[in-house]
Amino acid sequence: SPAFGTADLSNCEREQIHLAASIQPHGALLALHEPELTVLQVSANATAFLGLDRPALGRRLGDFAPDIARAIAPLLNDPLDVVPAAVRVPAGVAGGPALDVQLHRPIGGGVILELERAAPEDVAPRQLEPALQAILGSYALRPLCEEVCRTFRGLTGYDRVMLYRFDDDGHGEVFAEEHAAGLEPYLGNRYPASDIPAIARRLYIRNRVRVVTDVHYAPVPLEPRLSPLTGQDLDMSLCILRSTSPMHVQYLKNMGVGATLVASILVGGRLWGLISCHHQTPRRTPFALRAITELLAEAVGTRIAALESFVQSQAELAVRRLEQRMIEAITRDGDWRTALFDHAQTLLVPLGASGAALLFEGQAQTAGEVPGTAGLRDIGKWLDGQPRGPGGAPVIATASLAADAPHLAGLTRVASGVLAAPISTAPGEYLVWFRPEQVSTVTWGGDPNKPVLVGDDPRDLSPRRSFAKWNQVVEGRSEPWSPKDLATARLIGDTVTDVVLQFRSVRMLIAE
Ligand code: BLA
Repeated sequence: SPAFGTADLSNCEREQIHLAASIQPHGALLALHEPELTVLQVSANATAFLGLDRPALGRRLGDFAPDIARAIAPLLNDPLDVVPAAVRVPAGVAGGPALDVQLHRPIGGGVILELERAAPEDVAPRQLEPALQAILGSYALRPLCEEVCRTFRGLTGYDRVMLYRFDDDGHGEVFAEEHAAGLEPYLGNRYPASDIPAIARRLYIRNRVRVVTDVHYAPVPLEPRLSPLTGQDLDMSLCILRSTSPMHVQYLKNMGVGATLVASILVGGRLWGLISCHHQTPRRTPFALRAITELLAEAVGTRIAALESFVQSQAELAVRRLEQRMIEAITRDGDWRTALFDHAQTLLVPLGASGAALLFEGQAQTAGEVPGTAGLRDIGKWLDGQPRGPGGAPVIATASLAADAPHLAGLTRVASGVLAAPISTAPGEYLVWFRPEQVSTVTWGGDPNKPVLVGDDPRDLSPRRSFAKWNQVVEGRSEPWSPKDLATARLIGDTVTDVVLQFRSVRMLIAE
């Protein structure tokens, strides 16, 4: 794997970003040996930053910064390996400016102290309550995300706030945005999973808020570079001052961004998305405000989990109603199919599909955007050839029909995504849902006549390039079907299977 700062576009997804061996210069770092708190490593700016008369390396914290040593002493009783602690030290060092001190224990041992100048004034906690209320009072995902952007922009003052949402393949979308007048909107932009490497995503689950204070900063190295405790690079996973990957910094510079603050949104332990705040000029966010953004991002994740489970229970309810209507339709019309197609939305909405078809007894009934009759027949034949599990009839799903069935590539535009539930044991009998090819449903807001070549030069990294790359990556693919989609399809399929069985036995009785 490439060491920090040595990655290029061919291997940057493996860059060891947590081993940055350097920090951003708006603070200073000390790595200490326990229990006597001797300095093992320092950021090269520490002497100047703390106003010391001689270097701290090798000395005891209590000897050159007794106020800090006293302030952190009680915190050292905590494990500090998952969540850092923080404390304000009013006198700093030798009567210097007040410091915010954040501390934690990295993998490999010792204690890391990160020191920043305390902000002159604190954020009023009274801003917190209306923000929390707005988040917890949202009743649908989009309004929630829009509210989050407004709230974060008001609270932090950054001139653009975006809410990125990841899909099940890790690709991203700017799902909501709030920005200062005159800035180019990025709302609706898509970008490929590779823009945020897996290593970074894993890190962002542990480390929920990151900042880049000034993209034009010169990284400050640690001295010595390697930790004397491990003989290896210091694990900086939880460091707020961690130097950011140069690849990403280049991306930000190309966007004309001066500073960022990004908070993770976790839903059920998964990285669901990011709240990304950009400022055109350098910007510092003091500890107290970062803590508030972290708390709010946590509330956002909790709210999203609640909304998602509400949506899921609505879908289950809709399926039960559907079953009832099918049974009523049999008595009323002698045919259960009318119930499925009277209200096409009942069939499409729970699956987020744009089309659906029922293939039954050699006929096709459809709703929404679907392939033509011949295409449907071909899909039915293809489905017959797909493996079914032993325990009955699980669903068959693909997000890229062209990849899984090259002879059906002609159907890509309306039916890149196919999700089918068998509704009987007979061949060719399915309920099928369709999703279109994604690239045909999303357009770039910028100049569409300006083609973008996706090359290998980091100087070209930009949202425009990302979008072009995303187009390439998802060509011939629909939005992925989620595990919940599969479960819902199976539930509907099982329900219809039951109804079909009843219907057929009733028909046989009548025929006798
Ligand atoms: C990180 N890349 C990121 C992050 C975002 C993006 C949001 C997370 C930053 C954070 O949480 O602090 C991407 N930013 C975007 C996109 C937009 C945006 C798409 O504003 C669009 C509007 N980046 C690349 C490529 C590589 C890459 C090709 O584009 C290399 C494979 C690397 N991105 C990369 C790395 C990080 C990153 C290494 C981690 C940065 C860090 O935390 O050190």
